[in-house]
Amino acid sequence: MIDLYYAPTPNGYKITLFLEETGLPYTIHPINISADEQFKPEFLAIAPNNKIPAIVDHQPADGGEPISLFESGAILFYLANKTGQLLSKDLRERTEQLQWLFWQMAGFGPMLGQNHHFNCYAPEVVPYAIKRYVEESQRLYKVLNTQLEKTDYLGGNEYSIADIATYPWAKCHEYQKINLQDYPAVEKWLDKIKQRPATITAYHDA
Ligand SMILES: N[C@@H](CCC(=O)N[C@@H](CS)C(=O)NCC(=O)O)C(=O)O
Repeated sequence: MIDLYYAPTPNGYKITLFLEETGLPYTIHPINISADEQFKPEFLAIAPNNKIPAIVDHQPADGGEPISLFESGAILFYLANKTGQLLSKDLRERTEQLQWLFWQMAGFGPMLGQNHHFNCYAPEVVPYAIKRYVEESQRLYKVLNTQLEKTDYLGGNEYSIADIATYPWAKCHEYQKINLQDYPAVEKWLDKIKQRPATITAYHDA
């Protein structure tokens, strides 16, 4: 059984998307980040970076003590190894999938997060920040589009944790001042993932 510390945000959905795809049993523990619940000592004991998502796996593969984990990319990688699903065993395909997973974690997610912040939440309008993050987002969507013109999914022809990490952020394109018509391969890929039964279940709370 996996305990999932969760809020319905792009980083939270990454983990429910994975868990729904694989059927691994889990219990959701909602963390209300608007009410600062991420700063409670019991949550910080699991996630010292005070951000969701985080998990506790009560049945780790080595049979030892429960394993707790934060950072969505690390969680997806851990769960892919645990289940043997959604990360290829083929060296080249796996390397490609991990490359795009890291691209999402280091670039696509953080930049779109800043874009979203300065466009939707900043208490003052900061034109330089909006321009910087919208332009960087456009660059990243172009990179994504170019890749998806070549392969069905981000790391090749199989759906993987690279797609799972990237989908919830690209799904929010309207908040990022991104016009999907400029990125037709991304639009097609989003539509395909949106129709997966696991995606529909994971987003039941949206
Ligand atoms: N790099 C982290 C980012 C997680 C993150 O930014 N979580 C946000 C919600 S999407 C959060 O918990 N924010 C609360 C806070 O910053 O206090 C990951 O991928 O897990």
